[in-house]
Amino acid sequence: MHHLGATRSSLKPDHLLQTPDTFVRTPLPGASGVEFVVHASPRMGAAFTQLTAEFSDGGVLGPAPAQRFLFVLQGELIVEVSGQRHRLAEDGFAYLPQGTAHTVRAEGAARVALIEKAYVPDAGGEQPEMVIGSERDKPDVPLMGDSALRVRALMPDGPAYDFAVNTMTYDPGAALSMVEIHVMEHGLLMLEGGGIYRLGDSWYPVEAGDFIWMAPYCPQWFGALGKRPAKYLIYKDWRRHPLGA
Ligand code: UGY
Ligand code: MN
Repeated sequence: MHHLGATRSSLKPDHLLQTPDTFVRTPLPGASGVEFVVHASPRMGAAFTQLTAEFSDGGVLGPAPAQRFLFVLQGELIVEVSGQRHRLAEDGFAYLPQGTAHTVRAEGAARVALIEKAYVPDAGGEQPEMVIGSERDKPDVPLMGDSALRVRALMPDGPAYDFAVNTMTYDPGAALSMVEIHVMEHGLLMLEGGGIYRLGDSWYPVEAGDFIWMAPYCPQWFGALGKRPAKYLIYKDWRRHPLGA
């Protein structure tokens, strides 16, 4: 169904709001039984890719071109590394360092958030390690002392790791305490609830299912609206000098 050309989606030089009505699916090399929605990519100025992978039963991903992080939105995945099988249910996630030989297969239909980024090595030589976990097991930490806004860090934080992925949960009425402007870029997937996102000089209503890309320095603020918490999954590049040193 069309809406006479109307959509909440918006592309500006420093941000993208991509709502599900504008998603277009594509196959990608090496994968079978999977359709992809490519949200963020170098083609629109991002230094990483973020995709939603929609698996049919038995669908498999192709080899990773870079580091790979995946988060199960719906269904079940089997991630196999060095002959070991890891079963990921909803809210399960995996981080696979660049060059890790592995396979990813769905058991039943599944939807997965997929983030891939070329690795920038640690100047001190520390090496990242594979991580398998579940968001539910991670500690819920109040942001800047605000217990109505909680952050769960999914990636380990240490010199070896050059990006972070967190979930952020806002009780109704909770908001970021400041407009952020920072060098890191973001890929963000709304998981639950909704609210108002300020991006650059625009304010957007957003809800579960929406994707947002924020370029480095994009002014950003969020306030949760409605009667249930708002929750999003958020990527940022992390712990690397802007000059690449
Ligand atoms: O980690 C962050 O920069 C986060 N507070 N940004 C955001 O939620 N837009
Ligand atoms: Mn931010």
